[in-house]
Amino acid sequence: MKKRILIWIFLVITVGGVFFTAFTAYRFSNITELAIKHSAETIRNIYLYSTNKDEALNVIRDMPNIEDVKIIRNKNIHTIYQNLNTFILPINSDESIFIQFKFLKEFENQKYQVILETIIINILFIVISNLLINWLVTPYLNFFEDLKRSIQQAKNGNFNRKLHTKLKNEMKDVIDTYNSFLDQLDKNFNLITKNLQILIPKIPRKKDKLVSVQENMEMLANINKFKKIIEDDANIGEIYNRLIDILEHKFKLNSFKIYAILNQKKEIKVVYQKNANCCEIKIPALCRAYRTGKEINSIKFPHICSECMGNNNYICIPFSTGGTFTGVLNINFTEEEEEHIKSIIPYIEAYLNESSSIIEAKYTLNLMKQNSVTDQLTGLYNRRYLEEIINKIAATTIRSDSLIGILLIDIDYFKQVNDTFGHDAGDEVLKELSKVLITNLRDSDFAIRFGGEEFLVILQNIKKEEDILKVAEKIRKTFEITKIVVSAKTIKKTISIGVSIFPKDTKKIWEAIKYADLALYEAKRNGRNKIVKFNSKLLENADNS
Ligand code: GH3
Ligand code: MG
Ligand code: MG
Repeated sequence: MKKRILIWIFLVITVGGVFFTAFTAYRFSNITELAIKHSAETIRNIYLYSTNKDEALNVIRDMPNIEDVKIIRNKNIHTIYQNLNTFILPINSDESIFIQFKFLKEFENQKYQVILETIIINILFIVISNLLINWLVTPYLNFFEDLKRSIQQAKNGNFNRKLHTKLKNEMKDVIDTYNSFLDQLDKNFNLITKNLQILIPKIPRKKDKLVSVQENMEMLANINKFKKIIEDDANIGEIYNRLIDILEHKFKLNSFKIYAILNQKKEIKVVYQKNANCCEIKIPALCRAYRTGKEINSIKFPHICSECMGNNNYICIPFSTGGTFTGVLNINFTEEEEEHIKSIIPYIEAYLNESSSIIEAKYTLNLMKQNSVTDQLTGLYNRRYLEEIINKIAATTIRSDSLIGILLIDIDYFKQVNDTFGHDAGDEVLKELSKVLITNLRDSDFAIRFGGEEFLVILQNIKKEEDILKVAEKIRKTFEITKIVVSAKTIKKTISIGVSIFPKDTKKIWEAIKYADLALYEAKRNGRNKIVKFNSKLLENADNS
């Protein structure tokens, strides 16, 4: 731009100068020619109005500057301009006067000298004025050129291009203010990036600080939003689903697997996998990322994990808050995807960190809830759980017009086991009965440790009464033949079962449990290892006793 402006100024001055020179030369020659013409006409008039024509001719001939003068005969001649120094002017209808001036050479020399001087003066003027303009205008043009580049770079997030000038006037103030403004911007953006790094470690630094800060702030806002949403999620499954959605759709991961290490670090299970064939880890300790608590990266260290079976590159990121839960995200990628994966890892880590604390909190809460409703010895639900759910189940059963089978189970002569083999042997028998119950029930049924060696089984969605008795009989028989190893001996025990049916026997669920207890009492009374179904007679007996 600067060059263009200078060239234009130079051209205007140069062309103007040339025109001025040509015009001056033209005007000069015109004026001179007019003067000579006037001299010729004056001489003709001297001759014309003199009385002695010959003498007049002689006088004219003696004039300085006159080369030749003579009278020539010809008719109808007007002024003839031959050369610049030769004229033939008419004096009457038959004669003309021929006048030849001497000073043509001198005149021409003078003319060229004037033109030359004009040209030289003009060239000097052109050169001086161009130099002057160059000297005056260039710093301003340089300033604008510099400012343009600096603004361009600032627009692209680089605030390091300061302006420099030799100008000492108000421009210097403008430039100083602009430079300190750039400094301020640079410092602020660096500070924001530094603070962002606290929240998203390993944040990628881009050349364009403006875009970098804008992208990272947006990412941070999204991570924060994500955290708020998963805090309110009802269960861990929902959190995983959100995380998977982000990994798949936001970060465009084509192949990945999420492992969860649970159960006091004894169990590793696959939570989700997409096109992942990198590893099939069955024991937590075999997972290098989990064991070391560090990111495992096959780009930095090829073949670092001996469990990896695939050919792709992989990055495994452990995420944990150091408590009861650890997750591991295994990402597999091709060489073409490498750059993309590298750029998103810090953000994925930020999402995983946010998730891990909330997954852990929910996991611990679940565990506590589970513990509070589970019997420690047998792993079955306890009475508290029954109290929590029984009314809901009763209502559903009445609405769906189905039946609930209630089995109250008591081990026969259980005290003998304790007395003969000790309390631990008794515990072993309780565990064996629990296993029998679990293996003989459907998913919708559940077994509860109701009391010391008493168990309650709830059979849901029963359509026919006989089905209840069939299940009860299966349980009784299976336990009867179960060999239990206690204190290096094998023993066998039996159970008695009292059965009631809700809402057939009574519409009050707790009453139905009581009726099962009455039936159990009857089974014991009738010799044990028996199943007794409740009937109203049992109620009369109970009233009488
Ligand atoms: P019955 O056939 O009449 O049921 O005879 P029983 O010996 O089983 O008599 P009862 O049902 O009254 O015996 C209950 C015994 O169960 C008493 C208690 O010592 C024992 N017991 C209760 N809870 C536990 C436990 O958690 N572990 C062990 N080992 N024994 C328990
Ligand atoms: Mg008992
Ligand atoms: Mg008993």
